[in-house]
Amino acid sequence: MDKKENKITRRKFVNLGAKSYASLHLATILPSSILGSTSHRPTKTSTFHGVCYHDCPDSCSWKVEVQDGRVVSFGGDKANPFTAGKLCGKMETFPEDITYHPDRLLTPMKRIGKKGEGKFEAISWEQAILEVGDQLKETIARHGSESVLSHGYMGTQSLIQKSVMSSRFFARMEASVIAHTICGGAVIPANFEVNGTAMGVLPEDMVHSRYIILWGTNTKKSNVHQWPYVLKARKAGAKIIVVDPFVSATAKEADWHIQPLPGTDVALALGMMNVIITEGLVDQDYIDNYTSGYKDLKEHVKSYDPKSVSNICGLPEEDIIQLAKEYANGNPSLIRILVGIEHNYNGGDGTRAVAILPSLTGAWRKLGGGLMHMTFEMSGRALNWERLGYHDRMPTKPKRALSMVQIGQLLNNPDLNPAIKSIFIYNSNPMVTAPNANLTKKGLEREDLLTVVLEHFMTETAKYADYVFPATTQLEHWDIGDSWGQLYININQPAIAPLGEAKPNSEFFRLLAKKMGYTEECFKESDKDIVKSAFDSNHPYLEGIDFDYMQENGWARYKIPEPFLPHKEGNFGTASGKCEFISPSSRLPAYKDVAYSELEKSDFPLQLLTIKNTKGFHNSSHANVKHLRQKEGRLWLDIHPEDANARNIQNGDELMAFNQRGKVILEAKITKRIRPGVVCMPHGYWPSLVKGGQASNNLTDDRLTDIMLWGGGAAFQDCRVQVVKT
Ligand SMILES: Nc1nc2c(c(=O)[nH]1)N[C@H]1C(S)=C(S)[C@@H](COP(=O)(O)OP(=O)(O)OC[C@H]3O[C@@H](n4cnc5c(=O)[nH]c(N)nc54)[C@H](O)[C@@H]3O)O[C@H]1N2
Ligand SMILES: Nc1nc2c(c(=O)[nH]1)N[C@H]1C(S)=C(S)[C@@H](COP(=O)(O)OP(=O)(O)OC[C@H]3O[C@@H](n4cnc5c(=O)[nH]c(N)nc54)[C@H](O)[C@@H]3O)O[C@H]1N2
Ligand code: SF4
Ligand SMILES: [Mo]
Repeated sequence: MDKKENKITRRKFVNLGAKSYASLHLATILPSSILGSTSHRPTKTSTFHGVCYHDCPDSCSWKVEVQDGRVVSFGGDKANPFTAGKLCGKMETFPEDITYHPDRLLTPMKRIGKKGEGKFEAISWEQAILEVGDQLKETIARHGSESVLSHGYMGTQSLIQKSVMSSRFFARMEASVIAHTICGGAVIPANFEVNGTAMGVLPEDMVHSRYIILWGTNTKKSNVHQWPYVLKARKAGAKIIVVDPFVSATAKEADWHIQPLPGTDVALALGMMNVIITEGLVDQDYIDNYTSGYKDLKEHVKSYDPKSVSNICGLPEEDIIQLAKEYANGNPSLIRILVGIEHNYNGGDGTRAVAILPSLTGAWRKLGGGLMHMTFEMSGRALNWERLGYHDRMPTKPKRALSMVQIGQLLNNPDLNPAIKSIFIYNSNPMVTAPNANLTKKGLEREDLLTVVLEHFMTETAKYADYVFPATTQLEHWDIGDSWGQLYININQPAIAPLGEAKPNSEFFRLLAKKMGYTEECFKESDKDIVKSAFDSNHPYLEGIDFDYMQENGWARYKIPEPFLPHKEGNFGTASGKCEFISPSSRLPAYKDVAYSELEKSDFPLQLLTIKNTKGFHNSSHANVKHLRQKEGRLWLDIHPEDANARNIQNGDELMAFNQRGKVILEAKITKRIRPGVVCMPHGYWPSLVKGGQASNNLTDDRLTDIMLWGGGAAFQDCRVQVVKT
């Protein structure tokens, strides 16, 4: 071996670590057949393409090297220009943190203790499917198929294990399904209401922008591969503005941080419109040709003068005026949103107001000008949905969709007709991620509820299951990774055999379909065949790209005609083809006070933000991984010095944040990153792993946002608490 070969790169080091860690821990519980050969003779290395499965706008391409059935090297695929060979910190050690983690579930489990107690015994797949199938048949016979709820979400956002097979299964059953409202439930319908699409400026075209507002999005942390484009634009002369009630990692880097009170974006955007119109900075030609409702809007925003807006948002009048003028004169101006703007009661209208701004000033006319939001429509057009979306063509359909935000209410509602008698939870950890967790807990404790969870770990939610089935991880199954934040499509090849008795979600649904007597051909299709059929597409975005190409290259960028100026001349996706300032039901975006109860107003004076503010967790994923948890330290609360002084709180003190729903024990961090009257706690910690056994969503409310199109989004941030020293 020459010196060059001998050099251990960081990537190799991490992955050698992964290998030894896994061998060390798994050897005690797994037969050697699973670990592969233990001899040290040189063996062939195979390389596999893959994609990160997390619900994340970046969807990073990766490469995995395998020897003797074990992962020996893992890292980002350098060839992909967008994700550029760099995975974020939480995913660098993914094989040992998740796939080879000693706590990984590797056999089906049946509950033997009380619900939530966490006492289980191993059971064979055959027996578990038999028992679940029999109980399911009985539930359907007694209460109807609608009493069965499919609660699948985006724990993996790769298409097959996310939903392809489960959608077929629950459509065939005519079950109830959960509406995916917890993330995007307000921003997406709101943008569609105004622009008829969530697609706007392409991620890479940000480099052409000269005024960039990152509005309620923490790019540096939540969308790390977009950040280099922000920096490139800045280098070319762009000014970077962040609108965020918290001094986020991104806000710290901004040229100008606007720090409004939470949930007041709608007033700020309407105030900007007021100034833009008053100052004559509108693009009248664009408005006349490509928009509708301007007359009503112009009248409406008169009441959003800088002084009134200043009172609502808690911002200086001059800042509102300056922001409006700079934005209108930006050449071109770009607004970037994701979901931070939506998680409050005004979230739908906040998005609508912001989505109107580019048409008011004609920002869409130039490359890099307009709104940048989500890109999921690209895979919606490009892939072969005739085949993938088989469930849409089934003669049977799910009977009802229920909002994910109110899972606790759904499980506890005696008037729901029919009531939920069985729940299948996969790709989701609602005990940690859904609001009002103590109500969810009460629901999952119901003895008459058949709960089935598919998981990698015994999560806070899985503990309440009657049966837990071990799911494969992204290293062990086929999949297709599309993206909602960029323009690449990926294939995910299984790099290693499933550990233990783990099976892909798709296989669970195939087996249960068989047990239920569902004989349709679609339940026999293999995952590999589904991947093949997805790329059997004539869409021009996939010209020259088929299954063989994907097998060879792993990823491809959609062949979108460029320059991409989707709304240079209108062409909005709305019914009128125009940007609709006023909704078809004649609604203009407006600021509304949140209807807090008298108790909330009198006893809980602080507004609590619970945001994705950790380095190592992805929502609640990875929060059970010790070295990542150690990096975060103890669960903490950011509190302004004024609020701390009023309560005699010192830095590092142990606090209790509480309200009528729950109480959380955590550590004080006195900081000016948050405004007086607002406190902030990171979201993602598992309650059972923190002192006191409660975390962010034990406090949050399950109230809905203003836009109700899909059942209402989540207003996590409209939460009031009191804070005391313990
Ligand atoms: N590291 C990391 N990355 C992630 C995730 C993760 O858990 N960890 N999760 C992924 C997921 S599921 C998603 S949806 C995306 C989300 O990515 P983003 O859309 O960036 O959303 P958040 O991180 O939820 O919130 C972004 C910012 O919104 C701010 N905010 C809160 N309330 C308001 C408000 O009323 N107005 C405004 N203007 N800002 C407000 C918060 O302070 C926060 O800094 O990130 C993805 N990426
Ligand atoms: N307070 C507060 N709450 C929030 C948010 C917030 O900002 N504040 N953010 C919200 C947002 S934006 C989102 S998207 C939601 C996310 O909410 P969840 O979807 O519940 O997200 P995770 O916590 O990541 O849980 C995903 C689970 O899926 C499992 N999983 C991953 N891959 C697979 C697989 O292939 N098969 C199976 N069976 N399981 C798999 C993981 O182990 C993990 O336990 O949380 C929301 N909750
Ligand atoms: S979580 Fe997001 S940024 Fe991190 S590796 Fe996955 S896709 Fe990339
Ligand atoms: Mo999300």
